[in-house]
Amino acid sequence: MRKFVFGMLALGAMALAGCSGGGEGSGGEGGEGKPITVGFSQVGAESEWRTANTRSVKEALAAPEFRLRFSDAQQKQENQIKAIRSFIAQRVDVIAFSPVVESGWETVLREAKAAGIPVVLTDRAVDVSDDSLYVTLIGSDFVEEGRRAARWLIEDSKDKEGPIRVVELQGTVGSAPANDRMRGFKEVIATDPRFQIVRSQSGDFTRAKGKEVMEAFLKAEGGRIDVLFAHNDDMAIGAIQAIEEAGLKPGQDIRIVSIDGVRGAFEAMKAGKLNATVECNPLLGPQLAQLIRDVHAGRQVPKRVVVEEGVYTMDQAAAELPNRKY
Ligand code: GZL
Repeated sequence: MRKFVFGMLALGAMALAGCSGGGEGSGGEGGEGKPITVGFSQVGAESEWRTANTRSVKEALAAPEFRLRFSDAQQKQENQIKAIRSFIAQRVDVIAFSPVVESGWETVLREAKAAGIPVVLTDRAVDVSDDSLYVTLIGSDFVEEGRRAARWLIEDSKDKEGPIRVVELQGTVGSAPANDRMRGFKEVIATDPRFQIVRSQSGDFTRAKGKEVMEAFLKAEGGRIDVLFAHNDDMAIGAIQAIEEAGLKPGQDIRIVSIDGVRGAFEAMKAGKLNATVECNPLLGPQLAQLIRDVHAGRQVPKRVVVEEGVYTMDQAAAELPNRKY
């Protein structure tokens, strides 16, 4: 049972949300008894995590009280900006989106505010000078996920001599999860001088790119890689293929810790090829739906909603696999 630790209540959100109450100038036709029209711009379909996240959002917003207009940006910011502008032109009641990268949103979010349409961030954060441009963010604490990966690695390496050489597969360049997971991991790993991060490169959260970059790491470092830290399971699974093709044993010759906790990671752990995964819950649909109801009704919502998550290791995989919901 996940507790929801609510961030600081945002008084400013109440004022902004109030303009979304379906009344005059609310930016949509969502008056009393009419469906709430929601424009949702999704990052893409780059990973198992994203697929599960899309399914959760679509299932939750399929309820008769909503009219969902869904757009897949194929991991391109310009497609998300186009979709948000289209939602504004359609005068939807609420806009929700998962920003592919942190920067570059100020202009289009000001356009949404000027149209009186509240914006709900889901999954990833934006970097804006005025946080009244969005009402709330529901998503994981990526910095803590990076810290958890590092804490697991230090514990896993407790009987090892240094130097312990780490390679890092980073997520999409400029994205909140990539920036924050790197920050959290480095913050904790810096407390133990045995560890050296010898290579870091983006695998864009995909299996294919994760495999390609790991092949390059192996070529450059040869057998001198002790650990892989991957910002998501999909890149770790791609890297596992590269490690095996190089004649090495993933999970043994190279210890691997990644983030998400998708089914593919549990299967890899069960096969002894992945050592640990830090959970990042994609099943945000029901909480997102409730936030949209509250925002549309002008009710106060927290500025930040964080979902608590755990860490799963190889020895737990077989027992936990049947329980996984994504
Ligand atoms: C995290 C999410 C990340 C996942 C990746 O909340 O934004 O994007 O970790 C996904 O699998 O591509």
